[in-house]
Amino acid sequence: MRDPARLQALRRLGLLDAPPDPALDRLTLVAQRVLHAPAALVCLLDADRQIICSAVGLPEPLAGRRETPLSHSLGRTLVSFGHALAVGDLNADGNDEIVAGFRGRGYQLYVFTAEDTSGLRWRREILDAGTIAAADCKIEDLNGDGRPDIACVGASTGNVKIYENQGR
Ligand SMILES: [Ca+2]
Ligand SMILES: [Ca+2]
Repeated sequence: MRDPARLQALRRLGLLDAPPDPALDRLTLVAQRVLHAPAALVCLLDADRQIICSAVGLPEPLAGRRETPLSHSLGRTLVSFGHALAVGDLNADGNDEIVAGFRGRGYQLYVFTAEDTSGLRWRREILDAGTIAAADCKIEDLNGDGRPDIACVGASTGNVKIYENQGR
Protein backbone atom coordinates (compact mmCIF):
# COMPACT_ATOMS: atom_id res chain seq x y z
CA MET A 1 0.00 0.00 0.00
CA ARG A 2 2.83 2.40 0.80
CA ASP A 3 4.99 1.47 -2.19
CA PRO A 4 6.54 4.85 -3.23
CA ALA A 5 6.39 3.99 -6.95
CA ARG A 6 2.69 3.14 -6.71
CA LEU A 7 1.89 6.31 -4.77
CA GLN A 8 3.94 8.46 -7.17
CA ALA A 9 2.11 6.96 -10.16
CA LEU A 10 -1.19 7.58 -8.39
CA ARG A 11 -0.36 11.26 -7.84
CA ARG A 12 0.71 11.65 -11.48
CA LEU A 13 -2.81 10.66 -12.51
CA GLY A 14 -4.09 13.90 -10.95
CA LEU A 15 -7.37 12.21 -9.93
CA LEU A 16 -7.02 12.03 -6.16
CA ASP A 17 -9.06 15.16 -5.42
CA ALA A 18 -10.47 15.79 -8.87
CA PRO A 19 -14.14 16.76 -9.31
CA PRO A 20 -16.61 14.11 -10.54
CA ASP A 21 -16.00 13.05 -14.13
CA PRO A 22 -19.20 12.44 -16.15
CA ALA A 23 -17.33 10.11 -18.53
CA LEU A 24 -16.16 7.95 -15.64
CA ASP A 25 -19.68 8.01 -14.15
CA ARG A 26 -21.05 6.65 -17.43
CA LEU A 27 -18.57 3.75 -17.33
CA THR A 28 -19.47 3.02 -13.70
CA LEU A 29 -23.16 2.96 -14.62
CA VAL A 30 -22.45 0.57 -17.49
CA ALA A 31 -20.47 -1.71 -15.15
CA GLN A 32 -23.33 -1.74 -12.63
CA ARG A 33 -25.91 -2.57 -15.29
CA VAL A 34 -23.83 -5.23 -17.06
CA LEU A 35 -23.04 -6.97 -13.76
CA HIS A 36 -26.57 -6.46 -12.34
CA ALA A 37 -24.87 -5.17 -9.20
CA PRO A 38 -26.64 -3.03 -6.59
CA ALA A 39 -23.64 -0.70 -6.56
CA ALA A 40 -20.49 -0.07 -8.59
CA LEU A 41 -17.46 1.98 -7.62
CA VAL A 42 -14.26 3.21 -9.17
CA CYS A 43 -11.79 3.81 -6.35
CA LEU A 44 -8.19 4.91 -5.98
CA LEU A 45 -6.22 3.78 -2.96
CA ASP A 46 -4.00 6.48 -1.50
CA ALA A 47 -1.60 5.72 1.35
CA ASP A 48 -4.24 6.30 4.03
CA ARG A 49 -7.61 6.63 2.32
CA GLN A 50 -9.82 5.22 -0.40
CA ILE A 51 -10.98 7.89 -2.86
CA ILE A 52 -14.29 7.12 -4.54
CA CYS A 53 -13.84 8.61 -8.02
CA SER A 54 -17.20 7.42 -9.25
CA ALA A 55 -20.10 5.56 -7.68
CA VAL A 56 -23.52 4.29 -8.64
CA GLY A 57 -25.93 2.93 -6.04
CA LEU A 58 -23.81 3.94 -3.06
CA PRO A 59 -25.91 5.15 -0.10
CA GLU A 60 -25.43 8.49 1.63
CA PRO A 61 -23.41 9.72 3.37
CA LEU A 62 -20.74 7.69 1.55
CA ALA A 63 -21.79 8.80 -1.92
CA GLY A 64 -21.48 12.46 -1.01
CA ARG A 65 -18.34 12.07 1.06
CA ARG A 66 -16.41 10.45 -1.80
CA GLU A 67 -13.76 8.88 0.42
CA THR A 68 -13.42 6.29 3.17
CA PRO A 69 -10.67 5.17 5.51
CA LEU A 70 -8.63 2.28 4.13
CA SER A 71 -10.16 0.08 6.83
CA HIS A 72 -13.37 0.16 4.74
CA SER A 73 -11.64 -0.81 1.50
CA LEU A 74 -11.83 -4.27 -0.03
CA GLY A 75 -9.43 -2.92 -2.68
CA ARG A 76 -6.78 -2.45 0.02
CA THR A 77 -6.77 -6.17 0.65
CA LEU A 78 -6.52 -6.90 -3.05
CA VAL A 79 -3.71 -4.41 -3.69
CA SER A 80 -1.77 -5.57 -0.64
CA PHE A 81 -2.19 -9.30 -0.93
CA GLY A 82 -3.95 -10.27 -4.11
CA HIS A 83 -2.46 -12.56 -6.69
CA ALA A 84 -5.66 -13.22 -8.52
CA LEU A 85 -9.18 -11.89 -8.65
CA ALA A 86 -12.38 -13.38 -10.07
CA VAL A 87 -16.03 -12.43 -9.72
CA GLY A 88 -19.11 -14.64 -9.93
CA ASP A 89 -22.33 -15.60 -8.16
CA LEU A 90 -21.11 -18.71 -6.38
CA ASN A 91 -24.13 -19.22 -4.10
CA ALA A 92 -26.87 -18.31 -6.61
CA ASP A 93 -28.28 -15.48 -4.48
CA GLY A 94 -28.13 -12.98 -7.36
CA ASN A 95 -25.09 -11.13 -6.00
CA ASP A 96 -21.52 -11.75 -7.06
CA GLU A 97 -18.85 -13.01 -4.71
CA ILE A 98 -15.16 -12.19 -5.15
CA VAL A 99 -12.44 -14.83 -5.19
CA ALA A 100 -9.01 -13.43 -4.33
CA GLY A 101 -5.58 -14.94 -3.80
CA PHE A 102 -3.26 -13.97 -0.98
CA ARG A 103 0.49 -13.70 -1.34
CA GLY A 104 1.58 -12.66 2.12
CA ARG A 105 3.04 -15.09 4.63
CA GLY A 106 1.67 -18.37 3.38
CA TYR A 107 -0.72 -18.77 0.49
CA GLN A 108 -4.46 -18.55 0.82
CA LEU A 109 -7.43 -18.32 -1.45
CA TYR A 110 -10.41 -16.35 -0.15
CA VAL A 111 -14.04 -15.87 -1.06
CA PHE A 112 -15.47 -12.45 -0.16
CA THR A 113 -19.25 -12.18 0.19
CA ALA A 114 -21.02 -8.83 0.45
CA GLU A 115 -22.85 -8.38 3.75
CA ASP A 116 -25.04 -5.54 2.49
CA THR A 117 -25.62 -3.51 -0.66
CA SER A 118 -23.19 -0.71 0.19
CA GLY A 119 -20.18 -2.59 -1.17
CA LEU A 120 -18.27 -1.68 1.97
CA ARG A 121 -18.92 -4.66 4.27
CA TRP A 122 -17.56 -8.04 3.19
CA ARG A 123 -17.28 -11.42 4.92
CA ARG A 124 -14.04 -13.27 4.16
CA GLU A 125 -13.90 -17.06 4.08
CA ILE A 126 -10.85 -19.20 3.40
CA LEU A 127 -11.37 -21.45 0.39
CA ASP A 128 -7.85 -22.89 0.35
CA ALA A 129 -5.22 -22.50 3.05
CA GLY A 130 -1.66 -22.95 1.98
CA THR A 131 -1.73 -25.03 -1.17
CA ILE A 132 -1.75 -22.48 -4.01
CA ALA A 133 -0.34 -19.01 -4.73
CA ALA A 134 -2.97 -18.22 -7.31
CA ALA A 135 -1.68 -16.17 -10.22
CA ASP A 136 -5.06 -16.23 -11.94
CA CYS A 137 -8.54 -17.56 -11.22
CA LYS A 138 -11.64 -18.00 -13.35
CA ILE A 139 -15.20 -18.73 -12.33
CA GLU A 140 -17.12 -20.94 -14.79
CA ASP A 141 -19.43 -23.94 -14.58
CA LEU A 142 -16.78 -26.51 -15.45
CA ASN A 143 -18.85 -29.68 -14.98
CA GLY A 144 -22.17 -28.48 -16.40
CA ASP A 145 -24.18 -28.89 -13.19
CA GLY A 146 -25.40 -25.29 -13.26
CA ARG A 147 -23.22 -24.12 -10.37
CA PRO A 148 -20.16 -21.97 -11.12
CA ASP A 149 -16.87 -23.59 -10.13
CA ILE A 150 -13.46 -21.99 -9.56
CA ALA A 151 -10.26 -22.77 -11.45
CA CYS A 152 -6.95 -21.27 -10.34
CA VAL A 153 -3.44 -21.54 -11.71
CA GLY A 154 -0.41 -21.54 -9.41
CA ALA A 155 2.04 -18.66 -9.84
CA SER A 156 5.24 -20.66 -9.75
CA THR A 157 4.07 -24.18 -10.57
CA GLY A 158 1.64 -23.46 -13.39
CA ASN A 159 -0.57 -26.18 -11.91
CA VAL A 160 -4.32 -25.75 -12.26
CA LYS A 161 -6.51 -26.44 -9.25
CA ILE A 162 -10.27 -26.88 -9.58
CA TYR A 163 -12.70 -26.09 -6.74
CA GLU A 164 -16.01 -27.77 -7.51
CA ASN A 165 -19.02 -25.85 -6.26
CA GLN A 166 -21.09 -28.35 -4.29
CA GLY A 167 -23.81 -25.83 -3.51
CA ARG A 168 -23.01 -25.50 0.19
CA1 LIG B 1 -23.80 -14.74 -4.56
CA1 LIG C 1 -20.32 -26.62 -11.65
